[in-house]
Amino acid sequence: MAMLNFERKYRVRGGTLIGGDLFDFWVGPFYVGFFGVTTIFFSLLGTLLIVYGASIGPTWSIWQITINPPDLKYGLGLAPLKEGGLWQLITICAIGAFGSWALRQAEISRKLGMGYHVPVAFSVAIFAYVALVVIRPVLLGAWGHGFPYGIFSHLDWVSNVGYQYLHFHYNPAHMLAVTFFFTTTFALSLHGSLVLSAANPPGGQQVKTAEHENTYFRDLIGWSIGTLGIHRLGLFLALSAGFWSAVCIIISGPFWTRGWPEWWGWWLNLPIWR
Ligand code: 07D
Ligand code: 07D
Ligand code: U10
Repeated sequence: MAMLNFERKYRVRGGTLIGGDLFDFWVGPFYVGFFGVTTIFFSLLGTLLIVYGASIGPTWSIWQITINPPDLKYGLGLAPLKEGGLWQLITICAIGAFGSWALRQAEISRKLGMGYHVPVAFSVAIFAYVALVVIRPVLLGAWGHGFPYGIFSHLDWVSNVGYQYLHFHYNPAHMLAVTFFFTTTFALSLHGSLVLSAANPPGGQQVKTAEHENTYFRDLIGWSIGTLGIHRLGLFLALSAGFWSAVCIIISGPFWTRGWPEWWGWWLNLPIWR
């Protein structure tokens, strides 16, 4: 079915989560909806606040612009606009925009009668972000523990916080997260290459189907996870990567204050070595 016919068939009113028919329409290719409007509102306001922050800062270099969180002395209170208050407002806008985006994804899923897998997946990314700028700062008692909004400044933050715990690679949840990230790219490369090898052969050759795909992996490693299974696995791997990332940063500080290499002392202290 051509895309234009397809869209006419599926672009029907109703199924919204909120607001009934209000905003239940499309602009060009985009579905608007109540949460499209809130997305636009929060992202525009947040971007304008970043531009304002940049205008009172020392640089217009896109690499160096940074909106810093408040000093630790402000604790969990509100800070003056130019001393971290902007960061606090931008954080509210970011959470508003990401949350609206997830709800807009949910509304589109509902309208089409599809599962909620996409909004659930995006929510894990939002969870990782909220872990960094809300959950961990609240547990540590100051908004100043959030990361600065700037391209290079946020890299400095990651490095500094990493070395605060001596050697972040020894954080067991970071190990799990890194392993899941690596496995996700491995799985996608296997899946992408397998599908292309079967479904997109050179001109003149026959297109192969799932039978070939299954047989390929049964020949190679004795088992095929199947065409639906690989997508379940991919989603599981990717969401686990985000989930363990959130865990690894939440436990750094609130639940473990020393260097991460020291955490492994439990192994040396096992009674079996005595
Ligand atoms: C490809 C989808 C498209 C998204 C893109 C990002 C902005 C920011 C804002 C100037 C995969 C759009 C960028 C809107 C402009 C201002 C104020 C997604 C794709 C193209 N980081 N990070 C980047 C963000 C954190 C880390 C790049 C965001 C944590 C490291 C980009 C967040 C930690 C490296 C970026 C966030 C961390 C990067 C490419 C939020 C741990 C790099 C991102 C909201 C997670 C890499 C110079 C990308 C780089 C990089 C954006 C959070 C670590 C600027 C929006 C605090 C180590 N990060 N990041 O492709 O080149 O993502 O940095 O949480 O090496 Mg980061
Ligand atoms: C937070 C992004 C959320 C994004 C959202 C959407 C827009 C819209 C619009 C394009 C979570 C934003 C959308 C803005 C854009 C348009 C139109 C994703 C988020 C909601 N590390 N480390 C991680 C590795 C080291 C350290 C995670 C590897 C060192 C700290 C991941 C290595 C030290 C933190 C990871 C390595 C160190 C991390 C990041 C290797 C530094 C964190 C992924 C090979 C000296 C962070 C929750 C992530 C974390 C994190 C990987 C090295 C420190 C597992 C592979 C040893 C302090 N590291 N790391 O979380 O867990 O994505 O954050 O050396 O805080 Mg690490
Ligand atoms: C997958 C797949 C699969 C496919 C696929 C895909 C996964 C089964 C079938 C999809 C994959 C791809 C296409 C591959 C490429 C993707 C990536 C590499 C991922 C990263 C993506 C990007 C970098 C692109 C990011 C682009 C974005 C987010 C689009 C940006 C769009 C907007 C900013 C507009 C969003 C629209 C909204 C919010 C609603 C509609 C609004 C408008 C049109 C604007 C007009 C506004 C209004 C009407 C509201 C008025 C506003 C108000 C009142 C607020 C005013 C406020 C003020 C402050 C003024 O598995 O195989 O194939 O394809």
